[in-house]
Amino acid sequence: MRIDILCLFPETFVSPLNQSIVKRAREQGLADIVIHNIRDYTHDRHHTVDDYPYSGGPGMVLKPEPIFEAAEAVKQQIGVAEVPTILLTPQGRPFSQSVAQELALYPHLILICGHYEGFDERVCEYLATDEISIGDYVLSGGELAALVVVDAIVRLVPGVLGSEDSASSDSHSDGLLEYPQYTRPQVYRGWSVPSILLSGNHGEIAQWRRRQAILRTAKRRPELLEKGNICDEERKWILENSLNPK
Ligand code: 6GU
Repeated sequence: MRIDILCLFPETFVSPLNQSIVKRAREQGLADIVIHNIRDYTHDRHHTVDDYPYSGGPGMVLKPEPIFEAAEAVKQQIGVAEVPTILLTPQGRPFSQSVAQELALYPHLILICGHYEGFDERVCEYLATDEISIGDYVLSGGELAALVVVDAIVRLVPGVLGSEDSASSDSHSDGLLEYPQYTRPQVYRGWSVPSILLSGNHGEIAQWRRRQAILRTAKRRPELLEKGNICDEERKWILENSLNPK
């Protein structure tokens, strides 16, 4: 998969894309991530990327020309006319694991990071095919949001994670939070690992984990349970146990 990122602060990406899983994915050729500076697509002496909003108001607005030209240069480079082109903006649709799964299916994405008060609306209307927000708070720019989106997508690309299992057992991939995990030592400062995990009974362990995931989700993120993914029997069990948690 190839992801082209258009931004004003390319330095932001250097360290995060050169560590851990994303770094390995790039080295293995599973993710080709290319950073472009929007400022390189200006033509005036001062490399102007923003301007005052028509009719006034606070802050500056990103000019359309360099953003359109940068995106068109990327499409020309790879020889594809239409590429999903995603604006990172607090006005976008909420990012989630299911949006990451959807985006991971594309061979190529263009991400555009804004700054200042935002984009000229013609970028949203005539260049972007999608707009994404990573949560209900305001960041100074789209760079950190793009990093979040890239990380979540890259780990879903087949072959990136060691065992294919580890992405599907993540929190949120089945709509539930993850069950509690333990490693050695068996007793730490007097706190023991639940004995079921030492029993070797794989059927009972699977059931314990499923129920722990459900219980934890009911307690911490009850709105996630309303979306389904659990059967009637489990629903009944939640009612009994989340009212009287052990
Ligand atoms: Cl995608 N951009 C900015 N600037 N702020 C945000 C955001 C994006 N998502 C949440 N807050």
